[in-house]
Amino acid sequence: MLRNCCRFSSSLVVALLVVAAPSAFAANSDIRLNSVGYQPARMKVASVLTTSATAFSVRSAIDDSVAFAGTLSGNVVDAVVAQSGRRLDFSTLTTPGTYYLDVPGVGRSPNFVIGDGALNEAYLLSMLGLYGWRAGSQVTVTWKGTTWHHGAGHLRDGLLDYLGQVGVTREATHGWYDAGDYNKYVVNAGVTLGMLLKAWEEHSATLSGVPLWLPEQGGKFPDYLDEIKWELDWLLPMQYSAADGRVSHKLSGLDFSGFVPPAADCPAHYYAPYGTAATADFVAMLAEASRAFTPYDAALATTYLDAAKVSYAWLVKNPANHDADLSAFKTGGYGTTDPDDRAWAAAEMWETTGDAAALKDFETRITGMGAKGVAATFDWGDVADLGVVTYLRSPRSGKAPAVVSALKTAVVGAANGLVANHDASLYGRLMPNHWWGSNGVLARSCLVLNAANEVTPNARYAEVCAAQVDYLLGRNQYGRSQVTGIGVAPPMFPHDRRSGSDAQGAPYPGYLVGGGSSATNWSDIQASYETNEIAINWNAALTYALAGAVTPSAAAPSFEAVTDAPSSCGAVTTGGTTGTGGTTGTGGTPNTGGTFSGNTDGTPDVIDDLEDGDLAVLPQGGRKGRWYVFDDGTTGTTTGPLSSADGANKSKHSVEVISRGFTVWGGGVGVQLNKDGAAAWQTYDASQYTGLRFRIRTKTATPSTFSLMLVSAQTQPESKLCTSCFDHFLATVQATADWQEVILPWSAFRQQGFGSPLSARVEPSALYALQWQWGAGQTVDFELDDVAFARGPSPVAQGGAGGVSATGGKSGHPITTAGNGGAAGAASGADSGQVLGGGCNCRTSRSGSELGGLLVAFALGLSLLRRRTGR
Ligand code: 9MR
Ligand code: 9MR
Repeated sequence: MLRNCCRFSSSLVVALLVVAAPSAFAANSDIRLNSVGYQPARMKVASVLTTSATAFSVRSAIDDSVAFAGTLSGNVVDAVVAQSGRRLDFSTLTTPGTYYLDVPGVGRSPNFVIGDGALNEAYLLSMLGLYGWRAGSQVTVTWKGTTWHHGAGHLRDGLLDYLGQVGVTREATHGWYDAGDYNKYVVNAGVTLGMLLKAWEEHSATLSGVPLWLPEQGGKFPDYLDEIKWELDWLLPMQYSAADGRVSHKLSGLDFSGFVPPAADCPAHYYAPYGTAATADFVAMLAEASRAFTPYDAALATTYLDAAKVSYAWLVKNPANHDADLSAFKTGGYGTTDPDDRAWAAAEMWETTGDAAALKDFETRITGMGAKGVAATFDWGDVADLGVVTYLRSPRSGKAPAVVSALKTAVVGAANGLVANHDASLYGRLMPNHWWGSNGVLARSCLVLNAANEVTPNARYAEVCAAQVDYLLGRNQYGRSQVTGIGVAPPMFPHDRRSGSDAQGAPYPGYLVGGGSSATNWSDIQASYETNEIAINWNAALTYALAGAVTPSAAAPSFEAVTDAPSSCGAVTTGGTTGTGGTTGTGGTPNTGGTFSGNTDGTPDVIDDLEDGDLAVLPQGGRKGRWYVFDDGTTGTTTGPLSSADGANKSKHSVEVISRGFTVWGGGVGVQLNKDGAAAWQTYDASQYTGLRFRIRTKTATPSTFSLMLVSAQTQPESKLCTSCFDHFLATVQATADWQEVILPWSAFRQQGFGSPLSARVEPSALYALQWQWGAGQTVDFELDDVAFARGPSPVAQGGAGGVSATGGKSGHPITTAGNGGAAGAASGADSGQVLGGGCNCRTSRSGSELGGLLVAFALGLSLLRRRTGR
């Protein structure tokens, strides 16, 4: 029985019972809590999916002794997430230690810490995330013994064509990549730096004493400001010029690039035309930053302020909203009108300079915005709150009392609404809505709560902010951390081009994913950019929410870079004057024709070509078996495996599977390699082959991503060889509307890193089956054909030819154009780093027998254990 992990055969169930019996390690995912830690004085509330348990205790993880005993709340019916449960409150337990919750009748929770520095690690990680996003620099991230590294990318930014200077470049390296993509957007930098600078203004006394993992560690600036400076260094050249205050809306490729490392992402980046929202955000960021940097470098602070002044003066002269013309670009829009951005800019200009005209500008604008002047929840499109908070906190004189009073009332009203939402939610979430990026919104509203607390001190405001941190670290409808690298079962497959193109199984750590865009649709698969991407504005909000919980730590992470990897984008010349005559090379051949040298004898060893119209494998090479489907046991549907009415290469049949609606980890289709009817599964020795090849296409409107997993004795529990099973070696496969042949050498398969990771190599001598899996929430209708073993020398991808260097550029930045010089071909040979799906966050619906429910609980515990020990 090899159906991944959730529909168990009886023999496997017995094995699980034996293995999982001691409750000591089987954390129950029905207990949802911040699984990282709590400061002693703060609120500590968890949620339990039970409508019957009444008592709980908090026990020492060292000796199981009871540190606190309490009673659960009555039932909380949370219509937003369609879950019912009870809350438990152990806020009065303040003794430092490592604990777990024990809820008789439910189980135990993961361990967590109570202590002053309990959230330091989460804070350090969210800052590490920013560092890891640095553009124009090699990046080395080391966290808990694992190192992620990429060479410097995007050193050739960027072309001024859309600013009317065709072929002219201007350096704009630095900055953080926006998100899972490699572009940089001024509007989103606004809310990002706005929140980071607010955290600095509130907590610089603490934050300046906390070393961060970055190359400038311990230098002239506090580490926190060094990280911020990386972004500011990019922003300055986004201004048209010192004489023209307009600010380019973004620096971006014309379209999103593929999942390649930064140094292999070569398409030209362009400065986009200006917009007034971006221009105003630029003013606000630089004026605010000028204050932060003044104590450390007055000249730099003046540079920032001078740039802000030029753009502010331009805005004053040009009061009409102007949307950036982004018609040439398919990348992120961040389109927004400017009233809120202009208000924020005016507030920061006033606070930095004391300019009475700026004060008047702010007050007029914020009053004109009416109820929109203060928002309970906000994001990049709605930054007035940043200005309001600066204004209310300002010690400067001259404020209009009526404006102050109206804003105070509005801030408190907004915060009270958040408290009410929090109280209605089983998980303490401060708003019922879910949309793209709403995880970030939750953390960001801590600004509103903190501001209300300053106006009308009330402990509940701090509690609601703390509850958002809890939500993001695991007290949520998924029972999973939303931050890579920390907490229980954190995201493993964020939509992140760096993580998706490197050789590490685990993603870069320290990233808050966007979260469900509906109450139930968060999906930990790379393809789900709407729910599982990462973004700087979300991390900045998380940093803000955590900053107040940080205690100075003595242990400094010591920065050590690994050797840089060379960029494959061609040489970069720096330091000269900008060439003017260069034109973009046009001769680059796209890398669509990757070819492989496998099967040199021309006869792929076919496992099944489906042409006989049945679902048994071809009886050759000693193979026996059939196609089968499997799923996570939730209430989705799968049709198939079907013998389709058409196949690849105009053949008669393929195998087709249609599926939708699985919510935990999805499902898959597999093919057995050595199973004779009802007899037990046997392994198949494929060591004479060098890999796999098959054809795939999707019939859905958009491309679909699958994980091809090798179910082998290394990772399959029934083999009794593995101790932490189901961490199958896998490779990611993209299916598009057209049939594509995919060829994968064994070296392309990797484990995703839970359980006890094996040696890096898959052992093809003992395969049970091949499984193509899809993820939770994924709707699939796809076909496979000509599934075969590859033979001959290990396949080698051949990229397209290089592009042609521009001629005519003088010194400075000759524009060397694309041509990925042998990077990934369309066949996925070189695209092996990404791993997808396959985790075993098993869950079966509770509708089965009581015994079934029990077994599920054990399975869950085991799966959590695997995930935890794999971190
Ligand atoms: O990868 C892109 C991600 O960063 C964006 O947030 C998202 C929405 O704009 O788009 C993603 O790119 C996808 C594109 O929109 C459509 N083709 C597939 C791309 C990669 O998944
Ligand atoms: O965070 C942005 C979200 O609010 C928008 O709804 C969404 C669609 O416009 O875009 C998100 O921003 C993406 C940006 O456009 C491109 N880089 C990735 C960002 C995060 O998904």
